[in-house]
Amino acid sequence: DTPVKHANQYATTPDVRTPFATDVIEGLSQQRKRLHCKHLYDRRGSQLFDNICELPEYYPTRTELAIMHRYADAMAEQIGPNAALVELGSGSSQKTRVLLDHLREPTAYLPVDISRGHLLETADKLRREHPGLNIQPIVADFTQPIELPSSLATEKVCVYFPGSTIGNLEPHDAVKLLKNIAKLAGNEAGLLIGFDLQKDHDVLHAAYNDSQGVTAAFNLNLLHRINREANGNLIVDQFSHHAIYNASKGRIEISIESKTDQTARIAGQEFHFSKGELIHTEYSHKYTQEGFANMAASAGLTTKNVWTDPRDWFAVNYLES
Ligand code: AVI
Repeated sequence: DTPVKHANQYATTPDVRTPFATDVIEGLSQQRKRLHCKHLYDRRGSQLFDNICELPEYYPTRTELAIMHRYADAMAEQIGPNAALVELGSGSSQKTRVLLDHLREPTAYLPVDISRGHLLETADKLRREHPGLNIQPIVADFTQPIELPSSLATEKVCVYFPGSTIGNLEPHDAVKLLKNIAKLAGNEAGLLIGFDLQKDHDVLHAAYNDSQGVTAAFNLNLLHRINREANGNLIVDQFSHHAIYNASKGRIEISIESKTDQTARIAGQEFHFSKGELIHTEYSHKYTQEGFANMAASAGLTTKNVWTDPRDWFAVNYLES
């Protein structure tokens, strides 16, 4: 057995940096400081994200779930029988349950997620719920090219990418990922993807500035993670959550704002934060159906079917290469 390395193992040795610490240092050394949104999902971050999904203001999860409940049969019909389902960024796989309940004789379910503990827990839960299904969790960063087990070489593959996770990527990375998916899925395969649609600013603003402060806790958790895993001494209370809708770019822009002029040490290096300075942590793109179809087309994917909710707040599309 290969021993699992814990990130903290490296943290006290200044010259051996974890990939996480290296990435943090790199991001905070930019003129416009940034931290990659994938780092938001440590164990605590994944739990907080699950809590976000339950918030009254956060409409995407329940809207997409309603679309799944209503159209899962049509989606299963479109996907066809005997497909292996590969889910990217599976989290707690809530919507997948609906899809799996409708799929015709799926051959395997392969959830891919960066958050190991969360992924394995969810896989165990699903194994109990679907005892006959072959479930193979893959701990991986889906923004990097993904290798599927060779046993899938001859299988029909359907990639499932729900939750508008694609919206967290910048457009060129989204296209790159769609191209990877098109390649991963091979010839006889498809992509079922959920993405958030453009809508009223107030609705969007409230979804990322909830009254209970859960989104703020999710965002600021990244600072706690830096303290823990990258030997940081950030005073988290001296930072605040910042999220605005940029209508011209069709995206929510999420940052951490420094409340004061302050200095902190991270992995042996000193960083200065000015009062009001923003550390960018996440974009959440909101698309039009047409804009999304165009982006997918530029990655070689054709839109075959579109499902949405009565308010047109969220869309699930089926695409093929
Ligand atoms: C995971 N992703 C689709 C969420 C979103 O809505 O962009 C992440 C999130 N960030 C703050 N709230 C939710």
